[in-house]
Amino acid sequence: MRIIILGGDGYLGWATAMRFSNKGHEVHVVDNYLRRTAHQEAGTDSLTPILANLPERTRAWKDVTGKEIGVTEGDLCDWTVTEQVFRDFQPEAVVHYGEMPSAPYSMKDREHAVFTQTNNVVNTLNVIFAIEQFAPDAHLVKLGTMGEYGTPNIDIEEGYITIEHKGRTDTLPFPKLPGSFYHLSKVHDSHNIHFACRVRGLRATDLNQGVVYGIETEETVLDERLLTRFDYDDVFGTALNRFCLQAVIGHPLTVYGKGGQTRGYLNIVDTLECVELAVANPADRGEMRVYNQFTEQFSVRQLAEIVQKAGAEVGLSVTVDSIENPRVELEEHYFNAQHTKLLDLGLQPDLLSETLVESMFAVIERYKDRTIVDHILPRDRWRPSA
Ligand code: NAD
Ligand code: USQ
Repeated sequence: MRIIILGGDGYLGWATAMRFSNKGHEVHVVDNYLRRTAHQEAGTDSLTPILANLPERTRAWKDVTGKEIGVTEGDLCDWTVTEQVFRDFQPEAVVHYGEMPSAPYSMKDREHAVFTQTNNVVNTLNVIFAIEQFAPDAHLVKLGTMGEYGTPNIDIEEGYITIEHKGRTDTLPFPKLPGSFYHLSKVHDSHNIHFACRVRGLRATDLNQGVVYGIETEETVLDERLLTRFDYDDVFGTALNRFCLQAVIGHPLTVYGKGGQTRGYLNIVDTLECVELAVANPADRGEMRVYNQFTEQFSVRQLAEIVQKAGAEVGLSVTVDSIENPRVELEEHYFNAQHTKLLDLGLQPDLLSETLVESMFAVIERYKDRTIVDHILPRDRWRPSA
């Protein structure tokens, strides 16, 4: 199959591109290095050393496996770039990771909020129209997020809910109450994609993914040059990845506030499997399927306890700090989200265990001298001071 990976230089995109190429698909990646630029501007960096750009990464991939991955270095918000990629490559599937993915980044100030929403919403609109014009039968597999739903005090369904109201019944998109301008950008995308499916005949799968953890996949371990990025800083690092790094370098684990914030989590290897399953089972024309893509739910307090226990097994003395929460979010709440549709397609989850955490420690240990300690504690508060 001809598959485009948008955002193919990123944490998940690079790993996904190698996976599909390894399975014999024809793969083309697109990226404008937004993520790398944002790190350069902030003075942060991936813990894992990654090669300088996509041409170097794909050359290394060819060296190791003999397989080719095509590259476009460009901005999907620029229609001339998006148009040319879709016209030339004629994809059968489009995996769209190519957005600004950080909630804290989007909450810094007006400029970052506007940039996040413009980048994400505009580039996804370009992708929708490029599919329509140049590859109308292509299946869009779009990375959304569980955070689109927020933390309502009722069970979260997979995308849609059947509501009975004043004697009438309909199945409608599940209500959304997202917690950041970034998460809101994903809600706007979902609405645009749903509209394009209903009105213009797009076929799409919206993957509402939970928080991803992990460093290694079958492909990244083939050669050090194939590593994917791994971030642990206050803006781009996600909870469990940060906690694992903190445990290894002897930094107290940074639980924000009471620590009852509960989210869905999944291993990076399951991200790849879910995306493969979505691509292998395309939506019908005019259909927007929604899958909740996570395997287990944890509170941040539980994650900290798991990391502390796994640390003790390998002789690390891990302390847990409850620090003032820089975000505005519920710190104790109900959370019960359905996530059976990917299991029904055959997903076999790699669940979080202490052994897995220990194996993450081992990789972090190799690169721990690259840690920039100044960027571990959060710097930005989400609520403007009165
Ligand atoms: P990432 O930042 O590492 O990857 C995104 C890539 O897209 C980056 O390489 C960036 O340079 C590129 N990009 C952004 N805007 C672009 C544009 N206008 N044109 C071309 N390229 C552009 O992030 P990630 O963690 O790999 O996440 C990938 C996707 O999955 C994102 O959409 C994110 O919102 C979603 N997601 C991630 C997680 C997670 O825990 N990592 C969880 C749920 C959803
Ligand atoms: N948290 C801590 N301590 C930390 C870091 C985070 O307690 O050091 C807490 C946060 O306050 C939050 C929870 O952990 O309650 C998750 O935070 P996170 O930074 O791991 O994840 P989040 O900001 O939600 O964003 C990440 C990805 C994003 C994706 C989202 C999936 O960056 O791209 O969309 O996870 S979800 O959370 O399901 O919406």
